[in-house]
Amino acid sequence: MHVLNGILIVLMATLALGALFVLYCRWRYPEPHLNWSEIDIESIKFPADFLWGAATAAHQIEGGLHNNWSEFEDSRGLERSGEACDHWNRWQEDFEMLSELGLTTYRFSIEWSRLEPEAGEWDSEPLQAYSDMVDNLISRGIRPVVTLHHFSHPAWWEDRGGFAKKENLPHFVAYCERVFEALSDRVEVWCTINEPIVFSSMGYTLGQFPPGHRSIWQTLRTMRNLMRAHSELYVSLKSRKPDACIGMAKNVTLFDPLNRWSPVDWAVARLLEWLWSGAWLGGIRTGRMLGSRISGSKGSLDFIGLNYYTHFLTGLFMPTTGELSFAKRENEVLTEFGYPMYAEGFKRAIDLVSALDVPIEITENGVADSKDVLRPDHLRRHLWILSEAIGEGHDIKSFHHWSLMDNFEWAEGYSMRFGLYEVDFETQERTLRKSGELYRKIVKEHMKI
Ligand code: IFM
Repeated sequence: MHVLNGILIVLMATLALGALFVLYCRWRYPEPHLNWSEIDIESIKFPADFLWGAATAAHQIEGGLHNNWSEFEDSRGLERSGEACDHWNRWQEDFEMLSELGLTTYRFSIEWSRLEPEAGEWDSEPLQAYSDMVDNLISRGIRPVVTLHHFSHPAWWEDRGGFAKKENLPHFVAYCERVFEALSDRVEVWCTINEPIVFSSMGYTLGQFPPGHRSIWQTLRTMRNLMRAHSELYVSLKSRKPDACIGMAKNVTLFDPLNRWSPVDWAVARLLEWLWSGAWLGGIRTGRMLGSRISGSKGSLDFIGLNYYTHFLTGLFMPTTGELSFAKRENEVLTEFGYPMYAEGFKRAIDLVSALDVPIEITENGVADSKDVLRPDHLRRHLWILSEAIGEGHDIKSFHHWSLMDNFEWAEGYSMRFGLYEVDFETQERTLRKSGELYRKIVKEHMKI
């Protein structure tokens, strides 16, 4: 009898605590959904000096690369990046498209494997080509924003363990310093690493990016090393040029519980969001990440780059192998990638990174939409949210649409189309989409103010 009473009391206490936890979370982490039909999404306001742009990454557009990704594509039988958009040979025409859209900022990445194809063997030609690109952009009145690592690096460095090994970081830092030496007389804004959490979770937890591992310990180690790499770079680059503007591009995916009544789903969502974002923002704020002190990380940002796409609805039973499947709320629309369009979350993501107290650059936002049916609304809704956030006083400098043109979408190959320009990969012909025209119109209207 005593035992039964005891069990009953424990059960009741657990239920009560669970209910309190759910109530607290529902209050602390609201998940707003707006009635878009009642909102005038055309009424947006941007400051006159707001920068309008687009973003790309080397491995996704340049073509003809041999690096960790091309090896992974081969070894996993994935669609090959191959010629990609042949941007390496067509960049002048592609920059013409930036001008055609009236853009004033362009984010692109440098391909380390071109510069140092073998350990210690440097090729100066590609660096000259990147330098020419920078000159060309500036001559068009477009601000170049350079990303030093956007998922790809030389195969030889991957073979040595890449970011999973702390002793490999000096190679990476040396490569970045070389690029910085060559371009920082003209490039003011730098992203050290693109989406470190996507890189570590896709490459080391889910195994869908190179090196294709599935290990929590390696993930945690890689996360710390990425933070170390960023911090070392920040210190080194700032010592070379104190007025350089150095940040990282942070993917903020929001995690919401599949069932808002379930304490378990809430616990999973909070834990994942902490690993995805909290640990990184905490690392910058406190100088510590995942239990380790990361030298130089405290305050190592002059701006935060925000890449925002969606929220994930999470619970206890989530597939981690094969095709990932995403849930959505009843009133949400799924994008071609499978995750929902959730523009309201853009404001939550902005609020989240605002805690860092540095200016914000929207380094990516866009949608996979081959038929261009969702993109116009996607664009308008996100710009409306952005305009509201600026109106509330958030210091947001720029918006870079992902992407300028369709390109190689990593493990998804060429099936996901994110471009303002549609690319025919047989002929390399680029065609401005309707949403591209819309973006051009918005940019034109808002630059006059
Ligand atoms: O294509 C990617 C990009 O490389 C990083 N951010 C998300 C984009 C769309 O999935």
